[in-house]
Amino acid sequence: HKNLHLLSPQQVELAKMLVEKGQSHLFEHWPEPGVDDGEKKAFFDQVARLNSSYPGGLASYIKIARELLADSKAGKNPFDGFTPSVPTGENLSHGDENFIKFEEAGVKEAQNAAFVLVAGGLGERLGYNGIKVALPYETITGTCFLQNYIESVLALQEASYRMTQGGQKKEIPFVIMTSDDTHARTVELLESHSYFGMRPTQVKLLKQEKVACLEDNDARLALDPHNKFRVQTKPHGHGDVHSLLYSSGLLYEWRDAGLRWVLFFQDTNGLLFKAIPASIGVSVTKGYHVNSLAVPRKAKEAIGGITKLTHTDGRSMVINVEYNQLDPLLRATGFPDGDVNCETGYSPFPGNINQLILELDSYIEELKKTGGGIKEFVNPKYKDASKTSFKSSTRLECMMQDYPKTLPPSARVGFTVMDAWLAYAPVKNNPEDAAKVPKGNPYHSATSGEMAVYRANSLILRKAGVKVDNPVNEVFNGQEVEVWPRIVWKPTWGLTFADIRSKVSGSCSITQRSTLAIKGQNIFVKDLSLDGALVIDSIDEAEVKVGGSVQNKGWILEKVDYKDTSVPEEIRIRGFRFKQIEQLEKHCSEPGKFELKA
Ligand code: UPG
Repeated sequence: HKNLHLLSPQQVELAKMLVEKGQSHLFEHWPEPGVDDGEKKAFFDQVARLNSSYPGGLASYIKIARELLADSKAGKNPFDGFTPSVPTGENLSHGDENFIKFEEAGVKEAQNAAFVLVAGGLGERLGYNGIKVALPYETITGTCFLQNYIESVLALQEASYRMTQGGQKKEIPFVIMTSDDTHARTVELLESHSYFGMRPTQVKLLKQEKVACLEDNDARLALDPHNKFRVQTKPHGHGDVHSLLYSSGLLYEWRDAGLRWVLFFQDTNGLLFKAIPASIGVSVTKGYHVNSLAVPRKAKEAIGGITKLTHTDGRSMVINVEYNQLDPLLRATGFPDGDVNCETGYSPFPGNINQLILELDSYIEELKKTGGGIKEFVNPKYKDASKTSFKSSTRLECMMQDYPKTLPPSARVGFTVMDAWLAYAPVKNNPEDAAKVPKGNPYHSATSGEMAVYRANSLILRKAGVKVDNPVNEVFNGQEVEVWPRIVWKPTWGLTFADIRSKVSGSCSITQRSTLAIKGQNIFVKDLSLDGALVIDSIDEAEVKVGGSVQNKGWILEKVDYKDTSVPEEIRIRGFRFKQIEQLEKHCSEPGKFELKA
């Protein structure tokens, strides 16, 4: 009470609310007025931020926390009354007629979409010191994830416009959700690279706030162990993206501009945009309100399982069951072996890659009801079986894929399964943990993430008629991976399978030891036989025909150990680097037609 005069009237109200909600321990240690007054004000500035950034404010946070903590203490099963079963979705097979049809529909519709990248996570499992979107997704050109994402969105925008000629040229909005852990470095990455070619106004950053930590089952907020004038905070999870989009007003802006879809995606998946056109096509064609992308999942793989949950009262929903919950849920509901592979060699539950496509109108209607709040969970680590105290403070968390949990039964919720080689290769695990992944399961490491790009590009070119040699198996950082010819191209060169097919013709071949980088849009490969390294770059106004026989010493893959700190971190975590011995390099920087015949 003695310190109240330091606070604004709103802050006085907040202080009263905290006392009423059993939080007086937050100020019990406060000294007399005149001592640490600046810190006391800063404390309330922080509390005001925590209050305003949470839908329903801190009072609601504390109330929900008490309920969830009580459920957790009582050992209540979050799936009580629900029986899991395998849902049916749309299965796409790359390159077939159906796939090509969906890709075409998707590209046409892409100009009515907005893209949202959630990139507030630090990636503790990877242990990389920088932000994950700054990591190269491949090291032939060194293109980072963010650059690949932005260039892909721009390529999609152009392709979409070309398909609907006569229409108005639209910019596809691109949003990045950051957090205090990633915000400044994301801005710096964008600014130092001129936004990778996107107009700065096309990119919007929304920063998520952390939430208050809880020190006990009564949901008493925890003070920061390093500063008794601050509440300790931790990340709330990627589910924040919904409330941030809602409160930013962007959703209404997009609706008024005629947009129809919002696509959500994550920080490190170098294959993602190979799956995007077709999956937008599925959403449009099927009229899905929610479409989640999935891939076949290996049992115990650290990706959630898309599951149909049917309640005893008749309700049912198709939802992600997170990887740590799937096994206990199955065991508790008549599947005594839990999360295991079936006769196909995969879990019967498709794996959620957390790429969601939401239909904008129904999304806005739902968020109007919830304010963007997503069903949360709490995961306290208890000191002992009495469950009365925690080893360390906990907090509420939420996940973006839990959005459908509050939807009415009439909502059209579907999912699209694609081959993992085409759609999913995240970089999440550090080399040490990746090497311990059960044999046959994906590593989800920097090594496997980059090798997956080469495999996908090789397989796609094979389908387009190029004779691409088989891979060899090699071990990098303790992980055995398939090493295919190292092939990359810019998104403008080959966004869809139809694009790629139109750019390769005749009799082409690529040997296993080869490296190929295609860095321009209008590069046509005809009768090329490549055995070595070839790098072709061209401006959009140039049309380049490439063919003949290219043979040189090429680029070799040199092994590096992840512990070798003389090598930059982003390289050593993948366990290899390119040594450029000899290559054929061509750069067409003038408009016009060129023919490169080796
Ligand atoms: N992220 C945030 N804010 C946070 C936490 C994470 O923006 O507070 C971002 C993060 O940057 C990344 C994404 O969210 O882009 C996912 O985070 P990550 O740690 O990679 O997620 P996982 O725990 O591996 O799992 C998610 C889904 C799971 C899905 C899997 C697929 O929860 O259901 O199978 O991603 O990659």
